[in-house]
Amino acid sequence: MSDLSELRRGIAEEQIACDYYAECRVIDDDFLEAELPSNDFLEIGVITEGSGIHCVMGQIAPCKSGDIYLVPPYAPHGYFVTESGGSMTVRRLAFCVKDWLRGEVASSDSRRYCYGVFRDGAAVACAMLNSDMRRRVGDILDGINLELKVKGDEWRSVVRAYLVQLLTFVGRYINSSDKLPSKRSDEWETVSAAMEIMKTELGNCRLSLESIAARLYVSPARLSRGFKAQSGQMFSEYLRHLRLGHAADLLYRTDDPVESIAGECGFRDLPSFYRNFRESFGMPPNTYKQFTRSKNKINIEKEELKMQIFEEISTQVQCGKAKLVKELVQNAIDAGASPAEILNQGLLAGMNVIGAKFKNNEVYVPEVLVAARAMNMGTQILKPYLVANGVAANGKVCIGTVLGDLHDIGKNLVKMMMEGKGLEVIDLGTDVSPEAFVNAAIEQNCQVICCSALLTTTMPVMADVVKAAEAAGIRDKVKIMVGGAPVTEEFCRNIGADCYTCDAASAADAAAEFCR
Ligand code: B1M
Repeated sequence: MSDLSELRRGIAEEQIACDYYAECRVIDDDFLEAELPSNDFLEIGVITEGSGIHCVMGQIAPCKSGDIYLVPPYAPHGYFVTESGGSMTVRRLAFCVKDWLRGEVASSDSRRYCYGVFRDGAAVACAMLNSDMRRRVGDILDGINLELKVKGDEWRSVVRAYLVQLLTFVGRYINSSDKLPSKRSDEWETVSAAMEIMKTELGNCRLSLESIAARLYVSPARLSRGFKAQSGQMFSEYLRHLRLGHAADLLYRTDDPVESIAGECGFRDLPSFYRNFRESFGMPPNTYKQFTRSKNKINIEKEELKMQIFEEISTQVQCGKAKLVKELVQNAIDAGASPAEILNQGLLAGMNVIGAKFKNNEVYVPEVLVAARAMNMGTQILKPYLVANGVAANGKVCIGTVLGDLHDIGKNLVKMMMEGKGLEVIDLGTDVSPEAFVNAAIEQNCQVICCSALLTTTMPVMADVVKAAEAAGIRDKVKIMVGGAPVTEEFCRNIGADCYTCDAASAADAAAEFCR
């Protein structure tokens, strides 16, 4: 298993696309317990963007941004986007449970190494995180990524500390409803051992059901039955897919000649390799090599085009060219950029440059105002896309920028995202007094008051809003949310508000949660 040590410590970020869709719930009992002692490592898959399906052992479940899966890597599994399109980013981290976690969350004498994370007998652990936790897990993964790249003296212990943190988070969020009936673990033990042999001896063209069964002291019939029952696939099909998958990977990644790839993947002769490959991929290996590489080239070109448009959007925001910004945002959408990318890397990037220049007295209020107008035009084009994925939520909130503060771009974005979640939003505008917030909440029967502030000098007004709600006797009936560039989590706690979020999307998530 030594050649797997890199994989165990490897971290991968990938875009995955596939064109099928099915619906049912996954999560299998027992096999983790059986699996861990023989294959003592696990994979954490965190869906950081988009949605799709997760397929484990032939069973399929929907998955979305924020979901975390803990899966033994030998269990055949994958993440796919659905027919309806879009993309999904999955960050996968494979780690050796023994290497990394002995003593901390693992107990080496126990069959359940990941103590604190897995419930008894859980095979694949699934966690769904709320937006705050998602951010924290994202930070942990960034930390791990960085450590693995830097590889300084302390990197092993730092990564281990991160993993412990990550698993503790995940453990707290295990979704207990995701369970399927259990399977016999001794049968899985045999099947997983067979899978391990196949993976490590892929190049051995004499590998067969009979030869593996003999090595595992079971009859071929029993191994064949067990294989189908546990993996949902026939033994021969599984081996064929494994070989072809590895071959496709080598064709894409290396310049090895087709003949040697065929041999490395256990095909007896070139004609059978060509026949099998064409059946599975619809084209011969050489064409596949050209096709996947040129597809990758196209993707890179597309990426470059998007970056050019983002840069242009940023420049035109700074110049205050509202009409041009509108057109460029539409171009970016047509080029396949996501609304979040356009907002962050185009519009907000431009606004940040203006902010810095404003601070240094390089530009003045009029320039900032025209830039703000251009940014607003851009967000208007983005609005339907930003809110399209919202899930209908019932509830009413009022929102405003606090007294003394005229900044409303961020507030408008928050409003837009909240409306996208199906919430009714009463917009109180800018320069809103604490009394006006409270009166609106009472008169309009709002469940949440949302305060935005962009100036350090106007932040204290948020504390006055909390006090005004207490004085009016509605504090236990409304939640008070605060946000804006200078506002922090700590400030929110200190003034006794209920929730701070750093951006519009998480503000909308939190408000929808409060209104539920
Ligand atoms: Co003013 N301004 N501004 N400004 N302005 C800032 C904020 C400043 C940081 C610029 C700087 O010095 N670098 C600085 C504040 C310094 C400080 O207090 N720490 C500043 C200043 C000093 C001023 C004046 C005092 C300048 C003057 O007159 N001498 C003056 C104040 C006027 C007043 O309010 N009384 C002033 C005026 C203006 C304009 C009118 C010219 C214009 C506002 C136009 C408008 O909004 N319609 C303006 C602008 C545009 C800016 C900058 C450049 C951009 C702000 C912005 O819209 N950002 C800003 C510098 C900067 O931030 N780079 C600056 C984009 C927006 C999307 O981000 O609002 O942070 P933001 O919203 C984010 C999150 O914070 C969050 O979601 C949004 C994104 O997802 N969020 C929430 C916001 N509200 C939320 C609520 C939530 C949750 C999340 O829950 C309820």
